[in-house]
Amino acid sequence: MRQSQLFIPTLREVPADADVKSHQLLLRAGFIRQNAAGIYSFLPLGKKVLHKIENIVREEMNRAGSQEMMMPALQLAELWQESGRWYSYGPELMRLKDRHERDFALGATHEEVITSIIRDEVKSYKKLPLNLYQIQTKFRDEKRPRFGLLRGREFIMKDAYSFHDKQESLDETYEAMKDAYSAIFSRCGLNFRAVLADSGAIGGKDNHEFMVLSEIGEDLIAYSTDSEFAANIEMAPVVLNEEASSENPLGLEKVETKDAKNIEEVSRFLNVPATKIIKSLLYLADGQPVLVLVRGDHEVNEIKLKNELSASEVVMASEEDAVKWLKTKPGSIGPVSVSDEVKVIADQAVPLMANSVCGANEEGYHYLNVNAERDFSITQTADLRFVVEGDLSPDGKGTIVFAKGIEVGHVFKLGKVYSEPMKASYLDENGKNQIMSMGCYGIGVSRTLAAAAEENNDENGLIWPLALTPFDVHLIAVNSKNAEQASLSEELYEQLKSEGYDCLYDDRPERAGVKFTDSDLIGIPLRVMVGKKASEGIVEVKIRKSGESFEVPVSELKSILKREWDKLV
Ligand code: 9G3
Repeated sequence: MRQSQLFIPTLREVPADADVKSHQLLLRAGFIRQNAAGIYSFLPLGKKVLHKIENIVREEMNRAGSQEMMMPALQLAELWQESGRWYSYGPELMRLKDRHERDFALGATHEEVITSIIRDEVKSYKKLPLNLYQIQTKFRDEKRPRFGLLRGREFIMKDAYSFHDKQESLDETYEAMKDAYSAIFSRCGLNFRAVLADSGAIGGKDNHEFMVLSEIGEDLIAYSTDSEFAANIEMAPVVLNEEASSENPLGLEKVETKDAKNIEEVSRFLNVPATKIIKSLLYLADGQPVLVLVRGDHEVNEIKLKNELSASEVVMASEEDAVKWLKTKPGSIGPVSVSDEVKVIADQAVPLMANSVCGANEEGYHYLNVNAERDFSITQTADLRFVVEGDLSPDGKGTIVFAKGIEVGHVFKLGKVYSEPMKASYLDENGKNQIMSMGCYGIGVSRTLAAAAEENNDENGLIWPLALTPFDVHLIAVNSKNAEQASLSEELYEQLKSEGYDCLYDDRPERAGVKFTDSDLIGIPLRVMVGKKASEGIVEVKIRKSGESFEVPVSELKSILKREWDKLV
């Protein structure tokens, strides 16, 4: 394509309200333009990259046995009323009325629509499993759209839905989707992890988020240095890595600790390390008092606590609750001689401690040399703490490090969360009516574009990985007014196209500096410059990623480009 014909409005200055690199560069390089908060247009270069990502998604989804379809963005409110989500979602779900005053939702996701289609058409187990996907615009009225395409109000998602008779069938499809996602994000050249995520509100069982590691990521993940293990912080399991203390139990002693209340104050006052203090926190689990014990240097993970207690709600008890159940205010509470009405649950590291410090359930007093079993009993022990950097990876390979991530994909086992209320049933092999099980699998396609831009750039602009680049080669006539340079450029343009390169030819009557600055911004991986040495049949090749450049006789251009292309694959 001739750049003089293409609509690529580049900008010199950094747009004021763009705070991350990808947002700034996609605007400056003329890939996108904002129409309203969180609402963007994809200009030709942006559309070309979007198209490449969608095709990678299509190839891998089709390979995994999912069938492409397309559902409407306009969704009958009745469907969302059946699933109950018409009432449970707030202003984030965009709603409108048609000319007959009928209520509609603008599609934020399509569980209801797809389930309503399948329940009408699928009646027998012989038709299952089914796996269908679409690549389509979604609408979510985010309270704070930001970071350009990373959190928009209108965005492009690939969403897939699978339907099953047996759990094993769902498990199989779930694994196949995870493999397809790994292939998609690897082909996009992204540094990602499949992260074990909390089941959250959507219910069902397993689910995994696909996270691109990025400084500007909104999610914190824990992953292993030596294996594929990764989990978001709420879910990351902790494996015990300490030995039980070999200390002989010493005599229990009650000491005055004045107004030392939190671990740091008690540690300083008694001159003992936090690892020798039992941190005691009173929670109410569905209203019932639970005293949670963790080692002083650890933090209670309330998601793990809630899951361990199978409670629907766990909240930190108030001061009056502490006084009610433990006769003391927080700051001096502990597990020694608490009433049987209070359940005592301890993190798995607590029973390994010996001769510890804990609150004496008397304001301003603590115990020294407290030992589990002798001085207090534990109702139940579990993994209740947040993982920390340096912990052993749960799979035993390597240690845990933290990183921020951008969620670009999310796969869920839904179970019957939608098929039950919407009565998507089938006759099993015994002719018995059964409810289908479902899975759903999303990829943020426009978000993936932004994540790729965020992780592939330098101070001069974007640097597209080969699989996503809007063009393969950027051919630049340094001075298009110079006859020799112009004619050699035209010749090379035809040659490059005939060799199968998708070539952007900068034939504009602009100064060289403008052309090079724009070329750095746009980020096409290979650049061929026809300059002063055109008369000697010599051109310059530049590799955008490494910045390396070298002179090449025109006769060798084909082989050199092939060599450099293969290095980038
Ligand atoms: C809504 C609104 C926002 C939402 C949802 C519904 C997130 C909603 C979760 C999912 C689950 C999966 C299919 C593809 C993969 C993800 N934000 N979710 O359901 F009405 Cl306003 O979308 N859906």
